Amino acid sequence: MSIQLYAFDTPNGRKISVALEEMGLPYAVHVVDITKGEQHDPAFVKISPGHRIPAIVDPEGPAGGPISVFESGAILIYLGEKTGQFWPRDPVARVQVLEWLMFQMGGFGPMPGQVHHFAALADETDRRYGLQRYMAETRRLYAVMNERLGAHEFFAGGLSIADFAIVGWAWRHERHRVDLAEYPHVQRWYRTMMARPGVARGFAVPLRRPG
Ligand SMILES: N[C@@H](CCC(=O)N[C@@H](CS)C(=O)NCC(=O)O)C(=O)O
Repeated sequence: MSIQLYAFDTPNGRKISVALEEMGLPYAVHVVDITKGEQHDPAFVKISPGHRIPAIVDPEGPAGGPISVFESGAILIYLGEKTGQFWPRDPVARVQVLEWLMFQMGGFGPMPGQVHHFAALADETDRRYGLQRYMAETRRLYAVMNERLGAHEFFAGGLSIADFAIVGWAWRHERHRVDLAEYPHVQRWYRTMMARPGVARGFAVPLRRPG
């Protein structure tokens, strides 16, 4: 049996479909519709105790039997370990991947995610302060990424799981109200990423039920 991916059509879900496609790993998708509360189904919570997508079950884990993994950063590292791809062996190179992966997990995800939340509020008073704060922080993170990508082709030198993590969120730049033209190095990197057949397949795989 192949890897079972539990996900929905969101940045954190897309990180993993992109990584699986780029790594050439066979997988089956189980849509967990978070708009319908399916992240709280007891069977899903057994593999994802935080009630969040994504999660995977690998029937051929490191000990020979099945293993489940939740938290997208942990899943990316797990897949990198499993395949030896996009996850360098060299300890110095690996530190750079970890740095940019954690940058995404701790900042470039939580912050634009708050922009998505506040932008959807109907009440102008509730919306104003949240948008001001989280858009400023999101833009600061884009400036950091722009500086990095001005000197490096990819975040950690060579293409890595850190790029898959970050592209999942950059994919939603319009929703968090960022014009990539203001960050030309990010725009160059984003276009390079989206032109990759594996990345395109990762964004195209259906993560919603039809209808
Ligand atoms: N730190 C987690 C965050 C996962 C996360 O926030 N997932 C969202 C979708 S992108 C979710 O499942 N939301 C369901 C909810 O808010 O109830 C990860 O990176 O895996």
